[in-house]
Amino acid sequence: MTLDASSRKEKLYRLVVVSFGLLCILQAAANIGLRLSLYSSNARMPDFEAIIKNLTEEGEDLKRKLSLFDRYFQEGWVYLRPSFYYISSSEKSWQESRDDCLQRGADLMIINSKEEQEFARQFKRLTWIGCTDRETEGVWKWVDGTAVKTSFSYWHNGEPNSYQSKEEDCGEIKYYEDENSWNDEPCNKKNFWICEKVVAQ
Ligand code: 2F8
Ligand code: CA
Repeated sequence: MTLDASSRKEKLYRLVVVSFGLLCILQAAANIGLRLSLYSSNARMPDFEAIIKNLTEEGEDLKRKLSLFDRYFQEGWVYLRPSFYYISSSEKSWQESRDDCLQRGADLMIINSKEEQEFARQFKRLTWIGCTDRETEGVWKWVDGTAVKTSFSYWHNGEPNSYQSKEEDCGEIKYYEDENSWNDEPCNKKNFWICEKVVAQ
């Protein structure tokens, strides 16, 4: 990575952390305002003890979130709301790739938006994604058990095809120049992979 790109990444990271912090402060201020206005309309003393306890809990929650964000940025994950993504720099089989993601507290990437599809294509690499028809031939499922919908998929023209009647049970991004870039491949092939960790809805 160039110095310029690295400093841009650093600035972007700072901007995300500062914006997140400001948002939380605003939210806390709005909470106080709302609570005070409720109390004054009820014409009784606010329960300051409860308010402070609540704010302390919110503060602790914010600290936990910030340190999680910090950890993921340091480890080189990329944030695209609501998930962090990890792009491998080595190649493994589909299952080994999935195991790597699971060890990182994540799973192989599930693509369920156009933004995610564009995000996955931009690396211009053969990458495993989290779909397979290993359980039942022709029934494609994401790693969270949900179906790969025919109404929302990016299979390349003619795919998935279990090419030459070989077992092609794992999904990859292959034709990355094309929006419809998915292909089915034998799961033991070595590819790069993308892990996804959902952090906020
Ligand atoms: O290596 C298997 C792979 O081979 C071809 O792509 C190069 C097939 N594509 C077509 O037949 C268009 C893939 O479907 C197949 O997975
Ligand atoms: Ca194929």
